[in-house]
Formats: sequence, structure tokens, C-alpha cells
Amino acid sequence: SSFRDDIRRGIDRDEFTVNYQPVYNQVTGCLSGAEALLRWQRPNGSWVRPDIFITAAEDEGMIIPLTRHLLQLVAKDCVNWQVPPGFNLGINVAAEHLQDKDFVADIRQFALDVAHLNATITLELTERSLIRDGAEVGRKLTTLRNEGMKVAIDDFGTGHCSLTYLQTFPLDYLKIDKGFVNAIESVDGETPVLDAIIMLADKLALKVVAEGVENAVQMEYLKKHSVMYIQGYYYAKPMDNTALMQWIAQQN
Ligand code: G
Ligand code: G
Ligand code: G
Ligand code: MN
Ligand code: NA
Repeated sequence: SSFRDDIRRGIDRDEFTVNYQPVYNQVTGCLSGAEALLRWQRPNGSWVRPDIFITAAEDEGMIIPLTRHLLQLVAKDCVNWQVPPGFNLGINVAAEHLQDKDFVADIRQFALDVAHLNATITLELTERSLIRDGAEVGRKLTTLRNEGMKVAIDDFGTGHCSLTYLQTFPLDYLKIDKGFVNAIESVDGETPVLDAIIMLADKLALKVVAEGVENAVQMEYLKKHSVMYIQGYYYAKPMDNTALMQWIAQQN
């Protein structure tokens, strides 16, 4: 199909770039890491929305080559980064890639490419597409975790199988979808579903990242409920590599 060819040509013609969204640790008051987010600008200057092209890539068998391309772009970008110790680099991985025989090799190669950073790579798994053969994927994730990588469940609460994921995969972080953060109405109120997710994460000893945090009320609420990591426009928007390097430099 033509989207498939467009993506392939886009890779060949270097139309993809990576934005990075800083994540804040509200306990230390410091930058804790950043999530890599792919961007696509066509030769005519228009941007293709990521939810559109990621879904198309997933549907048309292009998400694995596109993710490999992203890993190469990130490796190039981070050559000159000076990140604080323990910096967390979030990479979104699709179900199809997790199920591919070369997944572990792809991630190991990336880890070697960025080894100079001394960062921790966090693999973000979404529930957009169902993971079949959970036991095999679980073994791959265990292998990578034994080599120092972390695993996050992304967009938690929005997919088909969140609770199954919690039981099947070795996990470190739970990223709460912005829809639940958006439901916060006041600092002292209750947000029942959000509160239940936070309690669940605590029970499972998972660290929590709140996504889509846009204002002070949400930030204060999440602090009050001991959510350690904050990601959203309130702290920082996704930014290009140059802006990220400036952002990191300003932290010290
Ligand atoms: O960045 P927003 O940046 O608009 O991203 C929209 C959606 O696209 C999000 O659900 C995000 O997880 C997904 N996305 C962005 N970059 C990547 C990527 O490199 N790989 C995958 N699999 N998904 C991505
Ligand atoms: O991978 P994931 O679906 O978590 O990607 C994060 C998505 O959320 C990206 O599309 C990113 O641009 C978007 N995003 C990040 N911060 C905010 C925010 O504060 N508000 C909203 N509405 N979207 C955000
Ligand atoms: O001044 P400083 O470099 O700490 O702030 C960097 C960014 O982090 C700013 O955009 C600021 O809005 C956000 N920020 C830092 N700490 C806090 C905090 O404790 N609460 C809130 N609400 N925002 C913070
Ligand atoms: Mn993500
Ligand atoms: Na998410």
C-alpha cells in the first residue's frame, strides 16, 4: 500500500526526527529522564501526526523498521548529551517488535550505541495491540532487565489487557494515561479511578509516572498522592534535540 511506501521513502530520505519530552522527579526536584517521540515532516513541510503514522506503521508491517530507524536517530542525537547519573531514556516499543526474533538483539545494539551516556533504557509497552505469546515476551524482557534495562507499561488503563500485562510481564514503571490525570478536579478532592491505579501500583511495587500533567492543581494532587514522576506540558513539552540539550544544561 502507499502508506507503507511513504514510510519507507521517508526513512530513506531522512524525513523522520525525534522529539524528547523531559520527565520530572518530584521527590528530588530534578530532571529524571526523557521519552523519545518520533516526528515525521514531509518534503512539502507538513507534519504527519504521530498517532496517524504509528498506527499505519503498526497496521502495515512497518513498525519494526521504523523503530530500528528511531533507535539509530536517538543514538546519533545523544552523542553530545551530558546527562545526570541515572538518567532514564524512554523508548516506545510495539507488540509486533516484542514478538520479533530480533527484538533482544535490536535493543542490545542500541544499548551499546548509547553506552557512553550511562543512562538507563526504559522500554515502554503499550496495550494498543495485543501481545500474543506473553510467556516468550516475558522471558525476553527478563533477559533485558538482567542487563540493566527497565520496563514500563504505557498508557495504563486505556487498552484491552492492562491487568493481564501486570501479571505476565516483569515491570518497573506504570505510566498512567493522561485521561486519568485529566480527571483531577481539585488538590483535596478524590479522583477514584486514578486513586485506585496509584494504590494498585503501590501494591505491585511499581513506580508511577503520571502523563499529561498540564497544571499546578494536577501536579500538587500527584505530589500529595506520592506519585514520583511527572510528565506533561506543565514541566516540559516534547522538544527537538537542540532544545533538549539546552534543557539538560539548564538543570545544573
Ligand atoms: O507524541 P505524541 O507525541 O503525539 O505521540 C502520539 C503517539 O505516538 C503516542 O501514543 C506515542 O506513544 C506514539 N509514539 C510516538 N513515537 C513513537 C515511537 O517511536 N514508537 C512507537 N511505537 N510509538 C510512538
Ligand atoms: O507514548 P505516549 O502515548 O505516552 O506519548 C505521550 C503522548 O502524550 C505524546 O503524544 C505527547 O506529545 C503527549 N503529551 C505529553 N504531554 C502532554 C500533556 O501535558 N498534555 C497532552 N494533552 N498531551 C501530552
Ligand atoms: O526552576 P526549575 O529549573 O526547577 O524548573 C524547571 C521546570 O520545572 C519549570 O518549568 C517548572 O515549572 C517545573 N517545576 C520544577 N519544580 C516544580 C515543582 O516543584 N512544582 C511544579 N509545579 N513545577 C515544578
Ligand atoms: Mn510512551
Ligand atoms: Na502514554
